[in-house]
Amino acid sequence: MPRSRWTAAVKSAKSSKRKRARSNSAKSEGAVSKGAKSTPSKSTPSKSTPSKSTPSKSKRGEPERAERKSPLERISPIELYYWPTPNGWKISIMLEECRLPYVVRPIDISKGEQFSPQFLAISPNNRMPAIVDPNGPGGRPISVFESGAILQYLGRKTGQFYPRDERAPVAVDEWLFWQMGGLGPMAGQANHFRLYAPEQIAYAIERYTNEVNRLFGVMNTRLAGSEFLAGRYSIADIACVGWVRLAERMGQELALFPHLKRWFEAIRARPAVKRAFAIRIEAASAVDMKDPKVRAVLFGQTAR
Ligand SMILES: N[C@@H](CCC(=O)N[C@@H](CS)C(=O)NCC(=O)O)C(=O)O
Repeated sequence: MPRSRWTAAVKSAKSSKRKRARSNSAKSEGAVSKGAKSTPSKSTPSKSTPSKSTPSKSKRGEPERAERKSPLERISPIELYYWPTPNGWKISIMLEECRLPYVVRPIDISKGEQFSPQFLAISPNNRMPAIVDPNGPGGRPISVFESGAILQYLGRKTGQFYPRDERAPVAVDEWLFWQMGGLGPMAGQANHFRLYAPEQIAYAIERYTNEVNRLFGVMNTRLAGSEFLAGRYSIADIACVGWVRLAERMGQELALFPHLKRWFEAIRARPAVKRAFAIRIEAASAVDMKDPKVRAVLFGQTAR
């Protein structure tokens, strides 16, 4: 990692620690996940609701066992730079599935926050999602951008939803890269030309709508013979589910893809996925994509 990016990640992790020390209020940090940080285990006192009674001490002056923090509470949360879109959902779902403590740092892409030097130091492509893990490899902070790379990182870190042996990860990687290079970009373009382009260009709408249709068909065929994309539930499914959630916007009728529909409903019903989809960023609901200021930020970007 280049020095500047490394330093920024470390600074960011440290500054968030200072911020948390200044205020234990979840709201003061922006949106906070429904994960372990915001809903601490009932058996342990939460940071924001300290026990009123004086903590009992052992002979050595340490808090008694029952009052020590759980291992999860001792871990500094991962910072998730996030906006509620299919790419953002991938990471909130994975963090929820892995029960990793995390804090959401909203990046309002409609206001251009993705271009701030602090964010670019973590995500040089001016795109969210990105994460800073204060407990990276070797116990040192690390930042990761690109949703596929983040999913693989978290899968390797936790040993969950990304198998470790030589054979099984091949299928996971195939479907993950299929999403990153195919479903995501094609669905993004379909969405753009159908809903955001200043003029309705029939050729572009048809091309990208057809391509999403083809890709949904590929998934449907795969899922006819497999419960999940790579056999067992994995980061490949996590990468795809948000795009299928928006099927209608891309001109697709899920009922025409029965195996895909079965898969989507099974994933949507998972408690972690429900928690991730329930994260609300108020500012995001207020964005007006017709607002010329928003359009100037998001569309027509060139090299800077
Ligand atoms: N390949 C990237 C794509 C991320 C992406 O396109 N993010 C969009 C929102 S879904 C974004 O941050 N857009 C900001 C902009 O267009 O300036 C990834 O998978 O992480």
